[in-house]
Amino acid sequence: MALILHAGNKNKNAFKALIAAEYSGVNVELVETFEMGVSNKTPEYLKMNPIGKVPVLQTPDGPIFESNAIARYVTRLKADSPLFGSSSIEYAHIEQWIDFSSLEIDANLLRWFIPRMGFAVYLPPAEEAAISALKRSLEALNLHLASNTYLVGHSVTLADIIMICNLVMGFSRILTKSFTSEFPHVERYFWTMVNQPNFQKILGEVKQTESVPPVQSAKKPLQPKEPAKPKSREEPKKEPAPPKAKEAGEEEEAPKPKAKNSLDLLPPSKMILDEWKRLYSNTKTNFREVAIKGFWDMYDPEGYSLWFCDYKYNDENTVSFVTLNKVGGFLQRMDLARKYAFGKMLVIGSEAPFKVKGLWLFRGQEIPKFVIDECYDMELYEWKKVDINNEAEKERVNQMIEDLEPFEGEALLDAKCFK
Ligand SMILES: N[C@@H](CCC(=O)N[C@@H](CS)C(=O)NCC(=O)O)C(=O)O
Repeated sequence: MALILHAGNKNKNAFKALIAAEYSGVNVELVETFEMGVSNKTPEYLKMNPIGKVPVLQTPDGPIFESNAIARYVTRLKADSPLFGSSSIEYAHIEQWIDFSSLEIDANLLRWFIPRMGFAVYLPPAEEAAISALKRSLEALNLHLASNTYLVGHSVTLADIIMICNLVMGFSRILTKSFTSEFPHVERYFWTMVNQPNFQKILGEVKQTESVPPVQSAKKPLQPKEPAKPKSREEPKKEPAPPKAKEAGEEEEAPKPKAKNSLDLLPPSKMILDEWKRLYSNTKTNFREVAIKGFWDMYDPEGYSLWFCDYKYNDENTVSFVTLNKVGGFLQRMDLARKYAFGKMLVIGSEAPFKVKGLWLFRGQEIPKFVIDECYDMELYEWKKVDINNEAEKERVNQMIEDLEPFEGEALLDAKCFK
């Protein structure tokens, strides 16, 4: 039987339980007709949560309010859930990060966001204090994530679920790219997590806001309108529904027309990217003679450009699987450029710190702007255009395409291809 969750379908606090339910195989259903500002003001709702805040979970043993408590309950329905870690210390750390996420990240995000939305008094010094407290917390989080893929242990826990739900509100409503780029490991963690299937199923496509919302004039909390006087006690008039209140973190997005990619407007190229990708994939033997030769036969230096990239923070690559996940996440995020790019990423070295270097082929003479704008990993690398008239650089291209080992005198931990 499904547990009933009272909340709108864009409520980040409800997402916590819904994602935990995905991981735990528990059936939790949102009340489809839920209307913020109406459904949570009824006497029945106030019996479940006396302050009328959202969400509330109805269980066979009674209601639960407070979204973290709800998410813990849903998680506990699965015996020995890995979302609670595998030891007492892991469990303590999960609780530590849940509190940190609620009290240091979410609380400061809301102290910044809510007054801007007009739901609390806007005072510039208070905003400044909220932003600086938020930055202090994000710095600590960034440092932790420099050497950890997840908040605790080596897999997703409830701490990640709660942290990401809070950050989703931040990234989609107020934290612009120029703000978050100070915290590259938080960015990498965020985009990797929101793309995990159990997160994606609930969150859908997450987009980072392009601007900090302007300060709006003060809004009164929505009150049901004064009902018109009933003609008589026997025929009360139906009370008109008040307008729907917006929940913190709720996004209203008008569908935008899909713009044609400017790379589609370039003069046609003799190089057919898919043909190269097919040749690369299908060549199993004589790679030099077949694939590499084929590459240069196809290569069109006017329609395409080649780029070397070099990770700027190799010193931080101290843990092999974290480094591999980082590169894997980068390639996932490059999905948006699949029609216009081919790439090889090498993780180099037999012991830490590992070096990450790559080769990319892009349509056009520059790295496409939409890739720079939308894939935050780009700025974690130094980029250098390959001079194809330089034989040494050309040979380096060949070695990268070929995963030649040793590469520049070192073993390869892994070579990943984007095609
Ligand atoms: N600490 C609560 C916060 C709940 C909360 O503030 N919910 C918002 C919607 S996301 C709400 O109900 N706002 C309406 C109100 O404050 O009356 C939780 O995590 O469940």
